Amino acid sequence: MHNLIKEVIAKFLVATKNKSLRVISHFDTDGITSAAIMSRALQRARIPYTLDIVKNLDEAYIEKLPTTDILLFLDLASGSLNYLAKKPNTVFILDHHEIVQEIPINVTMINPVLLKEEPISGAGICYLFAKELSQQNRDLAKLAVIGMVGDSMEKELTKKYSAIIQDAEVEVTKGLLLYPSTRPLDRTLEYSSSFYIPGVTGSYKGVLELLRDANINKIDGKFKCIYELTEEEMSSLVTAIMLRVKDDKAMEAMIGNLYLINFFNKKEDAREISALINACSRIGQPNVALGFCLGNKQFKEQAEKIYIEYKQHLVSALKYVSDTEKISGKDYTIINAKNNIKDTIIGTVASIISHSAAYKSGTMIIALAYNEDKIKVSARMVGKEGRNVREVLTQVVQPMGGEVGGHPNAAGCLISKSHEDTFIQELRRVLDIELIKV
Ligand SMILES: [Mn+2]
Repeated sequence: MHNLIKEVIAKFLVATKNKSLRVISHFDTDGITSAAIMSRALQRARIPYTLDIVKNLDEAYIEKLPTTDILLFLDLASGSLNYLAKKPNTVFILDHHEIVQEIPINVTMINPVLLKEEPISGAGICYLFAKELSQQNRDLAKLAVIGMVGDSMEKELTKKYSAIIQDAEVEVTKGLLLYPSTRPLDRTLEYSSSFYIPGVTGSYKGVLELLRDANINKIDGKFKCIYELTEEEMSSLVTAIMLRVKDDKAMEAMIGNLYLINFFNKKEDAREISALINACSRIGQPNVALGFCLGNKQFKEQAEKIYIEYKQHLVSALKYVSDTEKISGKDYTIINAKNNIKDTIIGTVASIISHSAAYKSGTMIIALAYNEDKIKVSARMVGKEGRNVREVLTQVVQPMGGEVGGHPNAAGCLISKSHEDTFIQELRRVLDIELIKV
């Protein structure tokens, strides 16, 4: 990849000379950190640019892009090559997503898929690009680590990442993946939205019982942080959680590498920073997330406020789901949250539940939340095997009008509120029939 990056940079510097450059990046954590890395690198190289953060790339958006701009796509566009082929623009793409179409002649791309190389996140590619532009950009390595964690690519540390981690001066330790691992345990457990621990998440009383069981006590009126625990304390905490989670696989997923980075002169958990960036962007404030990444103090305050509120929403939503009555059949659970959970977080809620130990592998989770006169539907599969949730949703939704997006194990759609009862009836019918076929 190194040689390709060099070639692309040479081409990029010529192409952008006296031309206007438009950078377009994705709105998730990996996309935002990609944009932050590129913004700083372009500033330092004195290359003027404008920046767009987008939720997805559709044909209408690409069509509207000014034909005179040089286009630089980050963390997306590998799936939109046919649309880009119709544009007269010179296009650069730094991305890691699947390539399903032929690469048009106006497109220059850096993508590990193309090179058949080990996976690396969008922010990782942007960092390698930035570092090649100037060694000064080495200080942006921690953003690449945050992007990697954001895309859940931290499980296997490849060679490329080990180098980036070294540049970022990240501390890597093994432990419980509840974040932030850098704040007192009681608060982290209470507001843990990454993993749902029955009786503990959202309940301070439950947290104190758990810590008592694990024999972990306050020191000077304060609980330790996860990263500060001794091996013995960590293992008794894991045992106490295990007694509540009661699922080996779910427990296994809770243990892994912690990435501690120095951010705004403070030791921070990369997972927490990643979740904060994601929250800001999701509620429609990607500029705040970007400013935060670039070290702006005002944006930091704003971002933290947004994140605290987001976390509180998430935890009370999880508590609502666990306390409320659900529609359950064999291998499926329907949660109709109506107005009790915001539509903007219903997908995240469904994801967290599908990763928790509360449901057995192969269960389809379908969560509904109102969005004015519409209903947002999010479906997830627990575990790796089971129904194709996108197909199930499509089968139910198509006759009533609506488009389903997503993957075989995570999909969603918007339906009209007037179809609420019909949708649930029809969904149950389809899920029960499918069972008979099996
Ligand atoms: Mn990505």
